[in-house]
Amino acid sequence: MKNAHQVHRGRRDALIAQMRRHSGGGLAIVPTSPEVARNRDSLYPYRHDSYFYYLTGFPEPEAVVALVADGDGDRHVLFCREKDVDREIWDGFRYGPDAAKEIFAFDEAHPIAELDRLLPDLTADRPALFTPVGMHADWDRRIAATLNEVRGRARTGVVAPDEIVDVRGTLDRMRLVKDVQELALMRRAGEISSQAHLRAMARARPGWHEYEVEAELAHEFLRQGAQAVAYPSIVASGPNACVLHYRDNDRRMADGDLLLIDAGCEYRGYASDITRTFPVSGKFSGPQKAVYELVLAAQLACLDAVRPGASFHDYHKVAERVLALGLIDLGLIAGPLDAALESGSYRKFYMHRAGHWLGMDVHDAGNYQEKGESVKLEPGMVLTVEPGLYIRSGEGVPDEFADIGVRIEDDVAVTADGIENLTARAPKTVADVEAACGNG
Ligand SMILES: [Mn+2]
Repeated sequence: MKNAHQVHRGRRDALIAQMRRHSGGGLAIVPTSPEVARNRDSLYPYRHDSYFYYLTGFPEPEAVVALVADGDGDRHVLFCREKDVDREIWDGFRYGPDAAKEIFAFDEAHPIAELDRLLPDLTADRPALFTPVGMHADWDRRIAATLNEVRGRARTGVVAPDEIVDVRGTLDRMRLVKDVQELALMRRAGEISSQAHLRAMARARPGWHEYEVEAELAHEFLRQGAQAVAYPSIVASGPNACVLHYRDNDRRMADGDLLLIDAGCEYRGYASDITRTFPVSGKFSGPQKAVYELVLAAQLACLDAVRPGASFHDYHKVAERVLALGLIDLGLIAGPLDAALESGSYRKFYMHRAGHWLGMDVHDAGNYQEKGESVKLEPGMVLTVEPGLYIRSGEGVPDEFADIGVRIEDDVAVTADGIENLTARAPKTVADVEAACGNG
């Protein structure tokens, strides 16, 4: 059995190995996401559950993966919708259990309608049940009903699992280090999003509304085969750049505005997450340039601090240090540096962290700290590097800096000897940004 989904089978084998190590075996069972109504009989665009997809690559709703690890060996089982010609005429293709079993490299596949009937048998006499706990209320109820059903059969000699384990802990640790296939998809996601930012720089102009730029981003994402945005695009001009999760995207842009765009596509289940900030008219003003160069210096220093063996927290410290020092130089906060770092006075202008894990989810699975220690970076981990400054007008802010918001964000994979920048094609230096502006 050799096919494109062997990589998913390999991940399932790795989870089974973890189950044996943890509890001597058991049953893992992971559902995909439910479909969600938007209004009346319209649904939101369907998005699979990331844990389920990580283990299967199977894109349809109403599906569950079950993995059995016991003395007789392993079993990879898929539950999915049946073939249904009538439904397929209306809603499109579905694999059905027979084809899904072959294509997605399972040992068995059953109609999803059989799940409730087969689940107690799958669960009985296992030392442990590994499943997401508390993720979907319906799923929790189903698991509870299954366990009660198995307990109800006690007099027939079967035993319910002693241990219920939230499988997300193990899957989070697995997902934190990306494999070759994941890195290839993330490289492509980063490439598409970089080109979307280039397009936005080329097209945006004074007089346009923010949503017109959002449309340019969406155009490039879809044109290049991305399925969705990884998160709602932030297109924030002028003072809106100081609203960290700005989403209205409806302001008319003016000459002299900076435009902060935080946008990335999702490509075959993997997110990208880029921020660039550029002058709508193509030329930074003096104060805009001063703030921009400071954020860029912080971002470059952060990139230098991301390498295998370093702690996740290291580059956050670098961002705080470089930004605080620069804010003192600009006269926006009081020195000396040690006092500014101690008091956190820089947080008035830099109030978020310098980055996060990135993967299937934009704020991806994985702990940042284990046993009180910052996680050590390893090859295959992917994270964002995104310092910023947000200088809202107000007390103690000179007019020349008022309402300037700048963030610069790249996606980087940790390699054996440093990093691979997945979003390097999006311009970043003042000269490169200015050259990219307005030429579309
Ligand atoms: Mn981000």
